[in-house]
Amino acid sequence: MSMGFDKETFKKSVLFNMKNVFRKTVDEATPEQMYQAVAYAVKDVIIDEWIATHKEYEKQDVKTLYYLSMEFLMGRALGNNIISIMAQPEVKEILEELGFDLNVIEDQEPDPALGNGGLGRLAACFLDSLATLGYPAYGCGIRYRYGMFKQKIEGGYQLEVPDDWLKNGYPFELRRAEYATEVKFGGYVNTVWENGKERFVQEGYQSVLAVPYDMPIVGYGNNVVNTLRIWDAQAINTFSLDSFDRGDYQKAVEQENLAKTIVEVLYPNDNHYAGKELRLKQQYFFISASVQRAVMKYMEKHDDIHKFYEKTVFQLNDTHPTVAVPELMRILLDDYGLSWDEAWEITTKTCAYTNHTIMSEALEKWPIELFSRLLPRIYQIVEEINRRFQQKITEMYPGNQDKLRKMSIVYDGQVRMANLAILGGFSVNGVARLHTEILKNQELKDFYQMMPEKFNNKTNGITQRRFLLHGNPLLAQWVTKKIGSDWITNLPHIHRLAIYAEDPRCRQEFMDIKYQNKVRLADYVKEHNGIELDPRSMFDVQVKRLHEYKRQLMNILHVMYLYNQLKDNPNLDMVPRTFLFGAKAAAGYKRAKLTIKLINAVADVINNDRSIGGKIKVVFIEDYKVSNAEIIFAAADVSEQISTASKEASGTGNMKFMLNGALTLGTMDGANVEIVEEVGAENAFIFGMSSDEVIRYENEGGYNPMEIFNNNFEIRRVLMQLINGYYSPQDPELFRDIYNSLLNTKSSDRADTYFILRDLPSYAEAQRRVDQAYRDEAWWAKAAILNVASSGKFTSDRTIEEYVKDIWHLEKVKVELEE
Ligand code: 26Y
Repeated sequence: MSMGFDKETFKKSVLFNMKNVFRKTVDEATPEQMYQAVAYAVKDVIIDEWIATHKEYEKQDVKTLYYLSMEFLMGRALGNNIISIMAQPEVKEILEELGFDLNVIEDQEPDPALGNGGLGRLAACFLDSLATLGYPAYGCGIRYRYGMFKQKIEGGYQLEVPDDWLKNGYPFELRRAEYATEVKFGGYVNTVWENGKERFVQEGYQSVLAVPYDMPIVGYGNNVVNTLRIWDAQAINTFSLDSFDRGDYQKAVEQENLAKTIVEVLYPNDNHYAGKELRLKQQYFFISASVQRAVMKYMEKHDDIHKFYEKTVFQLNDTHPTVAVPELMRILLDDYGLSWDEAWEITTKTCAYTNHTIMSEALEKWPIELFSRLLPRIYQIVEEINRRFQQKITEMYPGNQDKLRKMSIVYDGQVRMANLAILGGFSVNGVARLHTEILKNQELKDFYQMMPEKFNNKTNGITQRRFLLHGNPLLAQWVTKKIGSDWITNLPHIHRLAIYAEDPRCRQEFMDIKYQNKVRLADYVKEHNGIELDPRSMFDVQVKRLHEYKRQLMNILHVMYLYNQLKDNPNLDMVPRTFLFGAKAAAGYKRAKLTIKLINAVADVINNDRSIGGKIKVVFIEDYKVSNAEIIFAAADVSEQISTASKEASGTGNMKFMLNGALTLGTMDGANVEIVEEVGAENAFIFGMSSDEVIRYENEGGYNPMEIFNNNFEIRRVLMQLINGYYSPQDPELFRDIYNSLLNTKSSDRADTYFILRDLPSYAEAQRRVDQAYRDEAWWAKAAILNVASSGKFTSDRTIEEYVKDIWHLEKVKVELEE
């Protein structure tokens, strides 16, 4: 139990909140009100640790990490915070005394969904690990009014519903008006002469006030509380308009609107760049505010800005925060009057960049026109960075136009953010070994050749506190009973479980827990989707954002193939299987949305066909999000990680499944490679092309899927069912686009860009191995336990320690609470 926690005090605090906030006694309270009352009581405990932590940071004058990210996919806070202050048994008891169930209370919290998928969830896992390891760190982001949309499925189609997560207020956030900061957009740059020196001032701009809201990030059992700082936008009062603007009503209204729109909504694009002006505004908004605050905070305690980098490091979560590079330059040049070389040295010693994707459509490139209009001073600085860099390229590679074309920051009318991020920092990292190798040898080859010392790998990880301790309490207790609770903060110790994989009784216990977790998921799906699952069937799960490269389409095509087999032979000997899907498609991604419709159409036909004796069931789980992910991972038997090799930078869902004892069915892509290395190929089901093969084909212009279509009857039959109305009798043409994407070469696009037909036979064969393996329950249980036991490498604690050692160079801090 935390030092700051006392059961009686806590109970009083809950009762007090109930009265003070809702004018109610506990027996009149709704679960939602109870949630609020408990959350505020928890926050009260946390605040003391939060204050103590920052006192300690100040005292020790620590180096601080700013993790700059447009996305933080936090998931619910209450349950995790209770676990982190080590008060779960007590809070559970108190609630029972008051007539409430902690699970039901936790369920009242909206999922703060300020992120899309992998990149945003990784940021959340990193914050958890940083606090638990005791490293001084801020997450810096945007307080979107609407987070990731809620997904409804109607008539098999995805509907997007706004996520009004703040409507009842969010108990854990704290508004910090005293740190509000002005951010300027547009206008023009004026040159003034001051003491014989040129100075640049932005004029005629519009500005907004950035107001921070802080959320506590509670370390596990160590009294450390870090901060996630998300910025809200407010109109600036007329008093701060300069005399030129005074009384300019039009402008005041515009500023009001600008403020409202900037933080209105999270862009729901995952791995796909759309070039929207508002998105660039969002980027500069939160970066300018965060960087200004970081500089001010530093200057409160230090007098020499030249040593800024000794106390500060900025980690750029992909290219989205890259304007931090020119923004820091601007502050150093214009506000502190440093020379270019001085400013550049400080900036490049402060910034570091993480790349999360090699997909070319995810690369951010802003048209010069837009960029310079919105950020005139920043653009000047980018131009100068580019001018100097081009000079250097020319010196190193005289006459080599190719190098200039590929490496320039401003080129072809566009500002290329990845190139700026690489040049503007001291570190470039990929997120899994294979991904980093591809960056070095393919995508970023020219940069790697010029500055090899910057490149390094940091294989992703996940927090076991959320994805085992909180999400899978039955398995967590079982693990603790076998090997003690060390694994909670030292996941590699979980390897001690390996010996129990040999023990028949332990195997049985493990399978019983898996079964209970399948019942829990079945209950969830029944309650939320009205669909019945059979927990005795094998649960085969693919949950992640919907994207062509992730190949949900290959999964459902294989289900269609299996169904054909069953129709041909109703006595087909197979283990009953439930294929579960969960995925949000970006609102404008037509083909992804059509794939959701296809999955649901196939589900409709198969689930209503009594002739197959319930051997296959297909379920699309609505609104996949962090809170139901915890339930889904715990219940999975098979983890589908089937991206086209070379396309998935790392994956992190793959690690969460492994930690919960699901077996991986996957390609040799991203972190799957390292997962297989840890658990052994014999305890996973690997299939498909290698990334080398994929890259070779791509360089040689693709392959011909028509050949497969012509020569493989089973595949041809499945594809024909896409266009003969088999799954859409009212509209046989419905899935034509998907059919075309696999077979028809358009001038712009290769057919079957993601090698689905090419990998399908090998996938089907791997699925047969899965079916065979599952029949041997003893073998399966052993392999599942070995997966759990081998997951030690994939804790985000390990990842963070590597970042600290190689990039951030932070010191651990201990926080003692005064009684
Ligand atoms: C709109 C745009 C520029 C954009 C928006 C979101 C581009 C990319 C993204 C998100 C990317 C993302 O989530 N990437 C994933 O990062 C994970 C954490 O490193 C990886 O595990 C995963 O393989 C990768 O797809």
